[in-house]
Amino acid sequence: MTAVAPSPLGDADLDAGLLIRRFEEELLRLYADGHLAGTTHTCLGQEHIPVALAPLLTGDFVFSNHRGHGHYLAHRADPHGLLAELLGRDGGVCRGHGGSQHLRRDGFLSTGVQGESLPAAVGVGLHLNRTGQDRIVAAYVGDGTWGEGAVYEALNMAALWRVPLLVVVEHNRIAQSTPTTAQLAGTIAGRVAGFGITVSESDSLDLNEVRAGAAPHVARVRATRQPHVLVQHTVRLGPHSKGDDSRDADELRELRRLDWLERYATAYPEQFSAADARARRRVADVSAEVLSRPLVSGGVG
Ligand SMILES: Cc1ncc(C[n+]2csc(CCOP(=O)(O)OP(=O)(O)O)c2C)c(N)n1
Repeated sequence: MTAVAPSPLGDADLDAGLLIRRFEEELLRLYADGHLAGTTHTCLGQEHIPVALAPLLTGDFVFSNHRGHGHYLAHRADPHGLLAELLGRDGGVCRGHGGSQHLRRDGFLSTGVQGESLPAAVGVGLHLNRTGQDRIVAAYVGDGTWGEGAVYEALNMAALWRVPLLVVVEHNRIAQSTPTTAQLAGTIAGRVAGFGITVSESDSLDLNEVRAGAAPHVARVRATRQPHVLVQHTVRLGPHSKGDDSRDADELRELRRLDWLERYATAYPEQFSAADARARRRVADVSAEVLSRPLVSGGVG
């Protein structure tokens, strides 16, 4: 991955990326203060991917995974509903039943079980075809999830049945504590090609480039009802979930150098600091308001 100077963003994209970053930082604070039960997986460093894709997938069905807060915020712009869900407060997306990894609302579904989304996404794509819709289905998965057999069964059927499925691989080169090089033979692109499915690959960390690179593939999936796999290289800046980062200090320093938001702040300091102030204010307001809500009545369950 190369740390070239970022191209200028519109305020809406910068706001969306910063909302995700500051929201997840607030989650870590709430966790430390005991407001959040269980664990949580942050997408720090990967925020620009769903922000880049969201406008290409308006009205489409989106499947997300265990690292899904950024997907939800980019595609549904609902920080109150997400935070209330995570804190078990009134007004949560699933009334606190889903928590961090299992969100469901109109056209958005996440699952913490690796690989589980793809067979379900194929089913949704089949339904979209059979009901004559031009909507498509997109599914975010990590590179580590290519160790799950269900991924290959789903790709096989997606190709055979001509399902309008876009698989977005957020390739951060690590799965929990296992580097991809230690668990993946060959390449994801090579495996996808085996099914006769088209695949594109990008190592750009520039939001505009990610969007421009994805746009023709999304359009082709929509028009031809054929699947496509988009491999987007990226960096996971945080631990897998909480305090479980197996990478050494040198590697983490190198990854932080690639942080798309830090590099944006350096390149466009004035725009960044105004947007950052907005994001911090918004997240502080959301957090205070949601914390003032009652816990889900009757408990979660
Ligand atoms: C079927 C299954 N096995 C194991 C786990 C535990 N687990 C959660 S996330 C994860 C690693 C996922 O790696 P990757 O797909 O690369 O996504 P990333 O976490 O890097 O975003 C593992 C092993 C799980 N959730 N589901």
